[in-house]
Amino acid sequence: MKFSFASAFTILFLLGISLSSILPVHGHASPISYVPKPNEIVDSAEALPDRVSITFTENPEPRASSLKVINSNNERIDNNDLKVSELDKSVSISLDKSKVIPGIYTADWLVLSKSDGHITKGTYVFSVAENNTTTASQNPPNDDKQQQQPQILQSNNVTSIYSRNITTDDNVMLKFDIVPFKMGQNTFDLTTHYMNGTAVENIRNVFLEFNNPDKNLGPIVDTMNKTNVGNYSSTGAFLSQTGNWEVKITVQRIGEYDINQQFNFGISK
Ligand SMILES: [Cu+2]
Repeated sequence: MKFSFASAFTILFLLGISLSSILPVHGHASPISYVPKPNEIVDSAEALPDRVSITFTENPEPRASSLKVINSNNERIDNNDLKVSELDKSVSISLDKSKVIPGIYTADWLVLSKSDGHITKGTYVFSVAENNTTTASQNPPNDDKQQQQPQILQSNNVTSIYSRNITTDDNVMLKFDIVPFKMGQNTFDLTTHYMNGTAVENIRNVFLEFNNPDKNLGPIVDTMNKTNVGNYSSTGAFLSQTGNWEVKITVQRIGEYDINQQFNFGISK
């Protein structure tokens, strides 16, 4: 009997076995855990761990991996002493605590997986709070203003709002708001509904992705929290520096194509 790859594949297919379950597992390095955690607000510089470290699913190749920690002025606050640990598949760097003041910090990493040679990269943010009080993200009252085009409402000197209405090809209306819309902690709200007003009930997940190409930051990825049917919210210091930011919204729907929307805006202090 003639044996071919195609027939072997057919047999496996008929048996319901996928190739990936037979071939040895080689993967790119995906982050599993972070110290400090993404979006964490640390009480003080002293409370900050000595090292920023990220643990991966695969061993990173030391000669082709990097990690840096920068403040909101794009200055490094680490000691440029990258350590790659085979033991726990982690990458870490020590912090120069003398440079840590209350503010937003961005950790930017890139690793090459020893396992499959693929490069993965990402960015995440954490904050050091002012004084000893936990920074309260002040949520201003939610006026239901009718907004057509992306616009910035300067309601007073403190708070502005970015608001964008989008209608997709398959008639889903998205409204995306950022408050207070400045560098640092912001609240991001997404509401979705169909033209006729009914809620979009088959949403599985909503992801936000932030990139600042001028400063080479990103992607900073966040999963939004469901607050109601079709409504999602997220708070964090993703806009960790001033300048031009690209935001991508991905709405995963059960049984339908993802909704992908991407747009840019400028962020000031
Ligand atoms: Cu890979």
